[in-house]
Amino acid sequence: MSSLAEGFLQEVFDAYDLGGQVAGALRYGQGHINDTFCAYVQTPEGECRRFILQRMSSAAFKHPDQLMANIVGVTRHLRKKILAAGGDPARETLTVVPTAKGESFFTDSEGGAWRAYPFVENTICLQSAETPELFYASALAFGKFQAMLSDYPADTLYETIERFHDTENRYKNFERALAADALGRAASARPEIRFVQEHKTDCSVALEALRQGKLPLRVTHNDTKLNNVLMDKATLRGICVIDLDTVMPGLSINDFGDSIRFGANHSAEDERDLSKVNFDIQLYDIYTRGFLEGADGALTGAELEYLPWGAKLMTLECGIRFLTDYLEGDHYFHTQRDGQNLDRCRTQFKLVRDMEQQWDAMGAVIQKYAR
Ligand code: ADP
Ligand code: GN1
Ligand code: MG
Repeated sequence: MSSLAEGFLQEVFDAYDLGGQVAGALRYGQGHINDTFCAYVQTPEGECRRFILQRMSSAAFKHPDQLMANIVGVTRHLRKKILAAGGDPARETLTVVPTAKGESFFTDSEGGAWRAYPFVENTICLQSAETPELFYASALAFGKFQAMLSDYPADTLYETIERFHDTENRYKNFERALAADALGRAASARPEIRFVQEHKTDCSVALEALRQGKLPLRVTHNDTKLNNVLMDKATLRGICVIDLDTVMPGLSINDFGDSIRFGANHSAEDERDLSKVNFDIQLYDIYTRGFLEGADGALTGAELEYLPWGAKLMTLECGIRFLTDYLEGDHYFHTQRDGQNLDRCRTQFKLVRDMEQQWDAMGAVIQKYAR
């Protein structure tokens, strides 16, 4: 167990030159993985500048040096693309702030790895699709992100989390956690355990298509939740894709699918009242339109055909991961209350069931926008 990140903030302030005096830093955002802070800096001119400081999760990321090498490479590439398109890279991509020694991250006295980004001001970050237009805006941003990285040399990227969206392996991890039942929690999750077991063969669908060469490996984001894109406050356009920890070779259908999992409904990921958790095919329709528009013809016929599978599998896989973490004692996903990972798992499985009921309609929506 690592100590509370707060205890290392002074070391971090000392390691960076943020262009003024740091007034302090407060916990920020609703990510499940990293310890994120917003730092407030007063410049010599008396202005306030904000920075995001993050202690990268050591449970999730074993090699922060490789992780940061990926992010530096990818953000430089995005910067060039944005400049070439006449955009503003300071707002449209993350920029890594080097430490005073010129390094891409700082290691604290406990071995925890920290990084800094300028805070992208005048943006909003949503936890749910408040309006269809905002969901569409996020779809465009993620589709465009995919297109901008389509010529990024995939073989230079490290695999920051091994077998991240390997759903078959996620299933195996679940089986291991169930067999160990280290905290005796399996008894409280019988229906969910059965649900996973009934879906075992589904876990192979996308991987099998990849093995058969039907689906191509691309550079993908792999964590395309709505709260991983910042929207411009004034224009409400999705301008900056963040949380680049898992940019790796992957499947386009997973980037599509993870956005649907998180955004094509009107409830929180940990909602306890499952009657409020419903897959919204209208939002799915809107996202599909935006994503395909943003990807600008980059997807193959097979990728288009498998998009509904991306949605179902990312939702199933995420539910399996929440359940596994619940069985193992909540070591991976941050929790704020007991049983939260089981609640999260239940919402995911409710959404999977909804998608199964609307499977044909999901395919028809793709046909409507495919070109
Ligand atoms: P996690 O992996 O834990 O989700 P994120 O990198 O997504 O961590 O950051 C958590 C939250 O911090 C985001 O959802 C967003 O609200 C905020 N955030 C991160 N980077 C920036 C940034 N450069 N500017 C503004 N807000 C940011
Ligand atoms: C985590 O980092 P964050 O909070 O954006 C997780 C995703 C899950 C998601 C579920 C690196 O995303 O894979 O889908 O929680 N990220 C990592 O909300 O494991
Ligand atoms: Mg995030």
